[in-house]
Amino acid sequence: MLTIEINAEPEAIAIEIAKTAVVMIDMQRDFLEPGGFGESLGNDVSLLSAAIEPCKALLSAARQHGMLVIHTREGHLPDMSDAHKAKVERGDPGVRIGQMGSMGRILIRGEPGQDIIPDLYPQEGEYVIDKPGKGAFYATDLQSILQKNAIENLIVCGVTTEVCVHTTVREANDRGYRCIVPGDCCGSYIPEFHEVGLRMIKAQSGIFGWVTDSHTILTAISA
Ligand code: TIU
Repeated sequence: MLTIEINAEPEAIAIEIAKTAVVMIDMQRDFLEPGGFGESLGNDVSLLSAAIEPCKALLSAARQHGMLVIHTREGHLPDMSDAHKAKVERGDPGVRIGQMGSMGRILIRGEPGQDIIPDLYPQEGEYVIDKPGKGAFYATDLQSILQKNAIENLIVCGVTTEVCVHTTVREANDRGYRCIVPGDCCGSYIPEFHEVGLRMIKAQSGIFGWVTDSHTILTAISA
């Protein structure tokens, strides 16, 4: 079993590669490109693009070393039976979930906007989990996939830091997974929340997990 040590805050962490999955949270056109859900909420989507290259490098290393890779996509069934009214009724009434945007119906499964951005597109054999909520464990098969693959540690990347990444890290933490978050592989529409979100994860002796960066993980993997 190959074990690597990753420098991180609040302290370095040793992980077995075979028991570690890379989880790419919601790197979807709906969040990263104009005309999708992120923009419909009033956000400048260009703020998330800095995370693409670091995610690409990490994904490439994970694939090279045979690590389990899981992609998630936030979105709802075309009939929206899995979309709570309380979620759908928020925001500008003209551009809500299910309405037509420039990349198809906003945040609806199967629409172009709901898919993963081309730069980080899943490869054959990688898991793609469609999730109706912010957390990747809510109403999905994620836990059974992790159990089936004997995963104990998650490297959690994606967008947005304080929303879907944070919710997923919190859910995972309560289910016994060690979460390592490379900050440069995450992004927020609100830079201050990105910074504070990362600080919240590593505070109090790593209350939710460990924070590092992609370069540190790549160095540890290739050592
Ligand atoms: N709005 C926002 O910051 N995020 C989301 O709605 N979903 C995710 O974080 N994926």
